[in-house]
Amino acid sequence: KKASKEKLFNIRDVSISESTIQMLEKARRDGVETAFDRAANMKACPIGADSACCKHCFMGPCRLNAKDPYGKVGVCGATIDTIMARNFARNVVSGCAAHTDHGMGMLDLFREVVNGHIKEYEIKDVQKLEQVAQSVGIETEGKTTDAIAKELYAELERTYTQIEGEIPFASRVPAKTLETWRKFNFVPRGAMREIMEMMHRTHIGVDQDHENIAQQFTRVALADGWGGSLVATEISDILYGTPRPVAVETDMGVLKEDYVNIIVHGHEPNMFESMLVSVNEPALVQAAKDAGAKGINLAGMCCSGAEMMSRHGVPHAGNFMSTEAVICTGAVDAMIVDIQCIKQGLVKVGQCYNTPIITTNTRCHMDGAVHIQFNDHTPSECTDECVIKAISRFKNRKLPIEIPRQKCVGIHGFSHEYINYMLGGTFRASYTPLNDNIINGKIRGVAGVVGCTNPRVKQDWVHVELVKELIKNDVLVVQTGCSQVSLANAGLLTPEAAHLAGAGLAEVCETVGMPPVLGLGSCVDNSRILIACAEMVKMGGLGDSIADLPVAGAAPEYMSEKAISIGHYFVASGVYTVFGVTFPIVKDTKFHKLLFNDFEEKYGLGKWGFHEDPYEMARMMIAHIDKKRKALGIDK
Ligand code: SF4
Ligand code: MSK
Repeated sequence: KKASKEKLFNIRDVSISESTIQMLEKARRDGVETAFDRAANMKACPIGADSACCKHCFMGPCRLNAKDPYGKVGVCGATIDTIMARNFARNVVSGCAAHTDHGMGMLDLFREVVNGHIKEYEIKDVQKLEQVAQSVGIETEGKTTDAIAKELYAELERTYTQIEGEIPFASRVPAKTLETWRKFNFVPRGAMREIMEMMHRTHIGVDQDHENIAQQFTRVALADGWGGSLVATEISDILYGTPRPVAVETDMGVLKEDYVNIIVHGHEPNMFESMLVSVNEPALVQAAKDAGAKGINLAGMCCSGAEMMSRHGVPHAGNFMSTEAVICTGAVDAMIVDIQCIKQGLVKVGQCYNTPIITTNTRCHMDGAVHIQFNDHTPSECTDECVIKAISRFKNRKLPIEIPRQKCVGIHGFSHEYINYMLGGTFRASYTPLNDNIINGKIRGVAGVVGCTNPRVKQDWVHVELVKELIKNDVLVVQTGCSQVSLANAGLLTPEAAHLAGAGLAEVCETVGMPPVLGLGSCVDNSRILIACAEMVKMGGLGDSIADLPVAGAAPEYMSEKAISIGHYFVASGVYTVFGVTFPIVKDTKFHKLLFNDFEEKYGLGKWGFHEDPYEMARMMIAHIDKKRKALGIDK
């Protein structure tokens, strides 16, 4: 229940998702609090928002003045640049750790499958296995699948554990980009080493030069993008199949009143894949029917949802800022979570509607939630029990149910392999290939619009307006994560949305039959965008490095540290990357100049940008794309 003195906000001001708005209205009637209420009643700390404070030792915490950044230093003498760079570095470390731990979990499963210790999962995509093996120099000719898989495991383990040398997927980085990284000592060795060194260097009294700190957090971020995240994506494809375009229903209207509704929410696919098996298990389906339901309805949310819809066409109920709201329908019989972006507030909302929140991962327990441990060796033990819990909740439903009617159908599951195939076999071949259409100007450039939703801005609005503006100006948009769901719910992931695109992009979309906005999967799948960029360079005509491409990126409603790591690995790969909401750096400082200018001018890579307004963001991204077109000599 909400405290009586709390500030009420206008619900229509915080979201454009009609289903979320309807549920926030219900939450208010029911006296239930969500993150939107808490954000309205908790002003963000202005010193922290500018990253002008430090608590790295106990002579502090020290607070500097963002309005006079060089007027003061910390007790140890740390300047504003050191403090901001250290804070930023720790954001990158946390984001990288999340993705690399996820990737390592996938690799653990892969090893156990390859060694025959786990039978419940298998290698589904042998072609992908061979491609990935070849990409790191493994000879596949004449070898068995097993032998290739074992060699690949040994090779990819180096992504995490290697002490000296370069991570295996450095082999997929365009030569000129890699040369730049080598010159500035940006190439990651192994993720564990990079994370350890960064944590050491941000301790009191170690690295106190913002540029040197940035050198190391660049290595950390690249260990995420070209390391942990890419391993997670590739191993998921090998084990569960590479996504292909599939029509999927999204938004809260995917819930069904007369079914047992189960939602999966989190990031690692292992548990969801097993859940997909459990909800189709005849004995459990019968148990649901015996309880009076017509069947079991599985839906995803957040990135679990993005992954499940891309790979299997499982319906998606909403993004990060809708996870509490969906419980207010009263129709969710269990929400099963694993890791990352799972608000602790879910437990309280679940208690209000008698919806069990079930944690399944050793790394993520929540006070007040039910914990049913998931084990890769016996996956169905956990997921079957979750289904049984959901059926029991269905049988005991007592509260009224209100399911919003909003539902949209969109096309998801565009892996970089499929984009390649769809646009003509290679990125620069015979039939409507991407590079040719960029060179002839039908497609002005490509933008990645990704990331979270955040209660500090109007949910989905910034994503949707930015993407509309980009496609209107002939910029093809690729998406992942919660942003992809914002656009799916707005109806832009359909070929019919081509009518919102400029004439050139619309013509390409109509010829190929593709949407102007392509959904690539979960936030870990941003690695697919990196590989698509690398392929564009490889296929020729658009320069020698990723920094030469007419591309840009944005995370307009981000909230997580993973987003900071993702943003920086794009910048360090050569992509201009614009963030919204707020940026944790004081303007007109040396560290600000380093990220927003010098990464491009001095290192020849990408750079950071910031704006809260989607139209201005689009203008900045398009101006950058035009600048790159001009440099390539393909401006008209
Ligand atoms: Fe203050 Fe320096 Fe300690 Fe940070 S490291 S809390 S700036 S004394
Ligand atoms: S889930 S990191 S809110 S995209 Fe990947 Fe969504 Fe952002 Fe989490």
